[in-house]
Amino acid sequence: MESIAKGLFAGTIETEGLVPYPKLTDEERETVAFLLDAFRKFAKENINAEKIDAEHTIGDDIIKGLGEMGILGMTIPEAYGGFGFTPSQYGRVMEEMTRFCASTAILVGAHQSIGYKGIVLAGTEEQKQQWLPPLATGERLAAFALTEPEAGSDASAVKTVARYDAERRGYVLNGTKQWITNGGIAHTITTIAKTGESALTTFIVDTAAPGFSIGKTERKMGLKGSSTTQLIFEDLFVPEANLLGRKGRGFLLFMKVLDTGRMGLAASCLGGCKEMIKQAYEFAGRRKQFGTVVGEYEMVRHKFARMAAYTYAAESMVYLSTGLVSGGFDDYAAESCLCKFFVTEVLWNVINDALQCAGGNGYMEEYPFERYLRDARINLIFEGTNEITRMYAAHMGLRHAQKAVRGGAARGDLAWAPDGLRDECAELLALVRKFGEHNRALHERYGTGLNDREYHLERVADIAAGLYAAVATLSRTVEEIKQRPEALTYGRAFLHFELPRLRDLLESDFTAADTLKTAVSDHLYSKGGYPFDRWEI
Ligand code: MYA
Repeated sequence: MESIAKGLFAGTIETEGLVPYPKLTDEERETVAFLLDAFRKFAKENINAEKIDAEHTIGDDIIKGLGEMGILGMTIPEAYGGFGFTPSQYGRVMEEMTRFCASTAILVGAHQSIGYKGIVLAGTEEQKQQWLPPLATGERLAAFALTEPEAGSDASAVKTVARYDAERRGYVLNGTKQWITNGGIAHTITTIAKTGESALTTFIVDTAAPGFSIGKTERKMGLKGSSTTQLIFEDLFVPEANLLGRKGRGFLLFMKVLDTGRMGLAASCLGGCKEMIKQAYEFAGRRKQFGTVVGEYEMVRHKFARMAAYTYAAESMVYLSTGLVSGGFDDYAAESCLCKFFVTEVLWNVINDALQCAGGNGYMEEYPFERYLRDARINLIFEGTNEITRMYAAHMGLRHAQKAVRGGAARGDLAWAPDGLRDECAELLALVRKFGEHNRALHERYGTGLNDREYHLERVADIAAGLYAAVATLSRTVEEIKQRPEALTYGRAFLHFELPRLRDLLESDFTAADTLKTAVSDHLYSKGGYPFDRWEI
């Protein structure tokens, strides 16, 4: 199967995997419903997001409860004590966790989206048997340690060194990791270190081993209940048996882990969107100003329509992507990057709109909007900044488009889309084809130099994400309207909000604007900041 996201860059709509829209089986749905019931009951009684935020800690009783429920082992195969959830099932539960408490969601997400994911993906049978069962129950917690002071976005610039010690049959690790989620509470760390000039290898570290210590604990803007620390490795001995995956192939393994992690993060964001819409509705539905309920005003209606339409599209895009992966599709790095930056920005905009609907109260700690705003800001930065995920998606897509040119004309149409959306489909199809031509023209103009043309790459990534969200929305709507005909209105609203933006990105001439971006930033950098003072005081 071809990647649907990459196909769009070549002007193609791949229907395999897209139609019919992926669904959970009855059994998968039942297991999720069962776990969600248990979680909701537990969360109502035990998880107080306000308290967690104020006290900067998630109690051991909460972690213990999550472990007993099986939440910490959702993605571990049943053979090792987990539920063996697919990415779609996992995403649905992460949504709910984020609705209750983002700090708790991040603990769970960092534990399994990335912390032990490398062991599930690349562990040997012995490693899985040794490490996964206690991680499934929460007896042990996991963290993923990639980032270093000098290796943030530039993830392969890792400085931590792993030196082989033949006598002890293992590796001696020296280095510092930073901003590690769960750093202060994890027992099992998957990490990466240099085993050669440019070779990176991944390891499983037991935090009880001598030479391991926890450095500084970060004070953060949000997600205050989660633990974020430095980790220090000083002659930390890691037995050969804890080498994860293949020696020298650690970077690729960690990138794969992040590909799945980014989808999990996007799914979590959906829960945030839904909760914010609910909170804003509760507020705007009862607050009266000038004798009228605030929600009746058109500027407020506009915000609700925008929040709902974009949440519907984001949800369509996430569960299309997780559905493809659940069905065995493996080339999902592009889908995952598009979901990551598009959906984290949808949540950010939704929170902004929701807070605005609550007016002055939205700014007060008494209401949850400001906490969501603080918690959600990091989503645009971690698991690959939205600049890096844009750049990487554009690189992958443009490379694919170049190869596809040799394969002939763009393929696929939207004949399967709902009848009520014919005009929108015609517009969307024209935009997809135009995108293919646009990318071919970019290649002809810049050749390999295109890789560094970030003004172009940024627009290309934005168009790709919008188009991917649009085709996902159409496919989902075909299924959704069978039970809920009103879904057509939400899908249509998204297309009416988004397609004009995409048309503008594809058709406007940005030459002058791009030149000015360089000119202004050059001048500002040379002056060390904004150079004007109208009053010269
Ligand atoms: S964890 C830390 C996150 N850090 C990052 O994401 C780092 C970002 N940087 C990168 O991803 C890479 O360095 C980039 C490329 C992409 C820039 N899939 O020469 P290259 C392959 C598959 O391009 P670079 C955190 O934040 C590539 O094809 N393969 O390398 C925790 C090539 O392979 P080959 C990939 O420029 C947050 C090779 O690698 C990928 O250095 C906790 C080299 O490529 C890929 N993606 O890298 C979150 N990328 O040689 C918990 C590259 O075979 C979330 N390659 O062609 C839980 C949810 C909670 C919710 C809360 C809600 C409020």
